[in-house]
Amino acid sequence: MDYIVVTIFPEMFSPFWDHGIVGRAIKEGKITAGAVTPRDFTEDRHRTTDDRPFGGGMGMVMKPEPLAGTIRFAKSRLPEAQSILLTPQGRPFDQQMAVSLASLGALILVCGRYEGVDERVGESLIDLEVSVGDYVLTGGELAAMIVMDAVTRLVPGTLGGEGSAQEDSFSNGLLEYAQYTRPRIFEGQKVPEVLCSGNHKAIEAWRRENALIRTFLKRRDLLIKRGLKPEERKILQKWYRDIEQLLKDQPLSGSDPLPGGQ
Ligand code: 9D3
Repeated sequence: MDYIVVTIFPEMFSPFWDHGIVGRAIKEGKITAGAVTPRDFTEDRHRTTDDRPFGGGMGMVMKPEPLAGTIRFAKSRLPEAQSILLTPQGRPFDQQMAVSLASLGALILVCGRYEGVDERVGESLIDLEVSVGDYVLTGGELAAMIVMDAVTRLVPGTLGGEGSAQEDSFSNGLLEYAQYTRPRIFEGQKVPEVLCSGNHKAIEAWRRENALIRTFLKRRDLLIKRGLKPEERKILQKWYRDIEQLLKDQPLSGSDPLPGGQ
């Protein structure tokens, strides 16, 4: 995978490209990454990349000519690349989009700043507009890093010993099961016994059940979107029966549910 980022803040990317799994993928030649800046494609003495919006209003807009020059330069370096504009108006980024972008050989990631980018740049030079979620950032740079981070770990050979991207939560539509490491008791809280048992069948079953229950409790939307496998219906039915049994055994008794009562 090859990336070129178009940004007026190229320095923001060095720490991201120098560290972690992305840093290692670059060092090992699994991916390449570089930044180009519209400042280098300006003509005026002050190297201006922004201007006032036609029609008035607050804030500034990125001028089209320096941005277009930069994107054309990036395309000359990566002729096969898809060009992506990071913008709050874009299609919401998710794991499925990460998988489809990872199958492309090259991406040009265009980061807006100020109040946005002149609309005419998008019309001619951009293949896809992407947003990373419904919250307001100060520019597209962090969004570009999110996209590169999620895509890079899907490139074959980049995860090393850290497990396959196919085992990810989200690729199976569920959240990850709970994880524990030593010590076996931390501040009075025990690690679930089965995980220390060495019984791999039982451990796998516990993890499947834990992932399902956690998804039900924390992200019901994911379960509804994905549906339930027959074995998962069985697990939820077992929990349902256990809860019913508990309610029968303890009719309207027991301590107050909340501190202070109600
Ligand atoms: C006056 C309207 N502006 C502020 C509400 C619109 C606006 C312009 C530019 C809001 C944010 C930005 C900068 N954000 C991005 O460039 C961006 C972004 C985001 O803010 N949220 C989620 N995904 C993305 S991708 C790029």
